[in-house]
Amino acid sequence: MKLFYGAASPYSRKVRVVAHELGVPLELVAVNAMAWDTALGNANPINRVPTLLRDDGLALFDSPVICEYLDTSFGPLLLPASGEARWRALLAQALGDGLMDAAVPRRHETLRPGAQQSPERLRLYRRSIDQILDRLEHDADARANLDLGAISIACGLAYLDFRFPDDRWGKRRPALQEWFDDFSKRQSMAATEFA
Ligand SMILES: N[C@@H](CCC(=O)N[C@@H](CS)C(=O)NCC(=O)O)C(=O)O
Repeated sequence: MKLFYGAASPYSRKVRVVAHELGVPLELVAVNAMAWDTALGNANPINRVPTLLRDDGLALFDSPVICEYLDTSFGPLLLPASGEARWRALLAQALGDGLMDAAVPRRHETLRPGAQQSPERLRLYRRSIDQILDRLEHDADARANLDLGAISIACGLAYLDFRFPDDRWGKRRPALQEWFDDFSKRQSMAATEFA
């Protein structure tokens, strides 16, 4: 299976960490989703990474779909099949993805020329990130050691450190910082550093 991915994409990293934890070998194909890359566009009309191309030609996207497919096919390990634990894991994934959903466009906004940046938009992204971080700090002790939600949250936090190191989100959130430091020691995280 091929994974079209971005080396700086947190959603792509989530899929790579999942594959690593499950021991699934993927052929990694680095693409710039913003470029006119026909291989990606042919496989995924939304034109986003990550996109998983199965050997039978079916392309799967977006990251929650790919992660569930991998865990169902090669696990189960990361997503409980039913019950309360499943909802907790999916909710945690939504929080991690929510961090990415605010941090990625925030990054794009900051790359625009200063005069074209929208202070209002930047404030809204910051608000969303801060609210999610506060919620994660509040829930830190109840977090599963390893599931799809934990992976998504760790990749979202790692992306904040990668793009916005001056935020120092952990300063006021010691429990979350401790959890993240611990999770970051996993081989799957070390093997998928952003570039
Ligand atoms: N909800 C999607 C988000 C994927 C996404 O936004 N990927 C970004 C890279 S971080 C992308 O491909 N952007 C290219 C574009 O929007 O054209 C997922 O979970 O896979």
